[in-house]
Amino acid sequence: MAIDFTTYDDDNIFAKILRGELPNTTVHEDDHVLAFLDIVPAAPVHVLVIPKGRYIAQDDFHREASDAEIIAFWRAVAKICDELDGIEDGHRLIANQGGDSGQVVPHFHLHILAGKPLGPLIAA
Ligand code: DGP
Repeated sequence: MAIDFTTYDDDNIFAKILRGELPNTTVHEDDHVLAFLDIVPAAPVHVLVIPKGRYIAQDDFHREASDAEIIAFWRAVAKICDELDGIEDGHRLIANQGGDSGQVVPHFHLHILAGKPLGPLIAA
């Protein structure tokens, strides 16, 4: 079934993680942000950073979130990148949005990837 990227789905996997209905391995949490390990790591370090608010992708997050939420999100990203083991030689941030990007979870999330040379930006 096609993913609906127009209306927030309270049953999406990350909403369930935020409600504590599914487990996660947390690497950072504050009032506005949760960060946890990706269940299917694409690199030795693969962390997902999500806002706690109900946002589908980067566009509605940056359009509708409060300044406090947006600042907390990006400060958390910087803190995680400063403190994670295995990230000393660089990292890549990816935010998929919509079908062509490969987004499968319709709750805004940022991938932090690191721990090996990550190769070209996109597959050929
Ligand atoms: P994206 O394609 O950008 O929507 O990436 C979604 C990511 O979410 C993907 O790398 C796998 C990850 N993921 C999916 N389900 C779960 C889950 O239940 N737990 C965790 N930790 N990650 C998940």
